Amino acid sequence: MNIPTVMEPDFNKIEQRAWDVLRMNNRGTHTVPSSGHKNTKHEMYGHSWLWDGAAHAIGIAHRDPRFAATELDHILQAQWQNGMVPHMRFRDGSLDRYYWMAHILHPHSHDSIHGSGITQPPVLADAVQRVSRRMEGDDRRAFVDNALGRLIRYHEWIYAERDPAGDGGMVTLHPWEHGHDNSPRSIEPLREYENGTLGMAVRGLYSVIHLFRRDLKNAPAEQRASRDAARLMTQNFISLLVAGYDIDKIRGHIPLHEDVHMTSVLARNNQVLTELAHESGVTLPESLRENMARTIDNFESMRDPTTGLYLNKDSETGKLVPIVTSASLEPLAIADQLPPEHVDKLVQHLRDPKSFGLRYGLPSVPKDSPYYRQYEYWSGAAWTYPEWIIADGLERAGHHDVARDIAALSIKRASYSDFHEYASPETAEGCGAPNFSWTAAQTIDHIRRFYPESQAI
Ligand code: 2M8
Repeated sequence: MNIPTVMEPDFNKIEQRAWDVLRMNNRGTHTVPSSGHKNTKHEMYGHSWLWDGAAHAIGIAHRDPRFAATELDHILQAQWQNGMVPHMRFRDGSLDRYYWMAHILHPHSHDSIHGSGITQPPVLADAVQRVSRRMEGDDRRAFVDNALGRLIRYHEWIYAERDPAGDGGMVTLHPWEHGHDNSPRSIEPLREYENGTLGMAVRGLYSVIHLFRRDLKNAPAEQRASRDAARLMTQNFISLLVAGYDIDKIRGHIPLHEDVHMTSVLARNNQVLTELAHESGVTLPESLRENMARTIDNFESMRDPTTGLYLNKDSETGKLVPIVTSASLEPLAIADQLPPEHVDKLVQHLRDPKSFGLRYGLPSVPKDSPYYRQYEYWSGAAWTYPEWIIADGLERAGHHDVARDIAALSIKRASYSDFHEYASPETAEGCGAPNFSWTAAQTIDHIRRFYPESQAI
């Protein structure tokens, strides 16, 4: 591919292109993750996703806070009676609800809005706060009042349903829940379950499912989850269906691991939820506050003392899963609450050219890992989301220079790869879906935040 030889990126031009992507993907009440695929009959991402929507809203709020608020509302409207916010809200009329069957299998699913039966990284409080800061007067008050109760119920649900050890670490019931779908930290532990009866049955079933994979009709196989990883995710998905999305029933059929990325995002959003409640004169329930404190205390038990990196933790045995990914650096999201020497150690890893400090940004798996593939989805390729989370945490903790360096590379790669879903961290070649909304929205936010002097009009 041709990489333009610009020394200083033209922020105005980059921002204009990012706004074009967001405009193209706007569907009136929300923004779809991407459009303009090779194979329009098999659109890759036609619904609305929780953490995508939050990222879109944060970017869009720089120009149109009202639409950003609508996008967040669209996600929150799908909240279940028990507080769970589904990771996908299906577009009206979509038959995908019969694939997920959440409305049939779970007694607390939403009566009329159809979505999936699992959640995604709890990024919503942060998005609500950022969008609300760009609104004024009654609009702002109404938006926050409407969101706050839902957010509190959501965080209470997380502790009730995703913290089986009661130590504040957030587990996932499927890799789709943390959103780093084929990350080796979740795929490898699934192998322990692949030779049971279900595992054997899924081997046959998956060969049929494979033929219908929409992603493979739009992107080269080496950029997507491997056949093997997709089979293991299918097996995990069937376990979820059999368990009716109930954590107590799925126990023993999948690994229940506290995920370091989910827990980092939760800790950051707990912080924001506390601020939002305080600003609105609302007292958070005592049990929620106690759980929030446990989440912070738990980080120490997810840290590998030898390397200083954070790892997933088995919620039953307390053992760490020795697979390093970009999530290992994500506790930087709460750098302001970690011991400074632990932050410094993570920053060293972040800058190390042998592992995470690559030419075009942060790989989702470090280069020195046996699982690293530079083009492969969440198993090596670089994405703006982890960079955005880490840059934000470092910036708030006063590490301005490192944060700006991360943002600069992220912007550069997004622009060189023309706003693809993700890209090679070595060459910036764009991979996956074209015209990707969160790449555009987070690039806008990075530019506005770290290069405010060069705002596009
Ligand atoms: C990817 O995940 C979905 C399933 O939820 C998929 O593969 O179809 C992930 O990258 C996830 O993090 C993201 O939210 C979603 C939509 O962009 O796509």
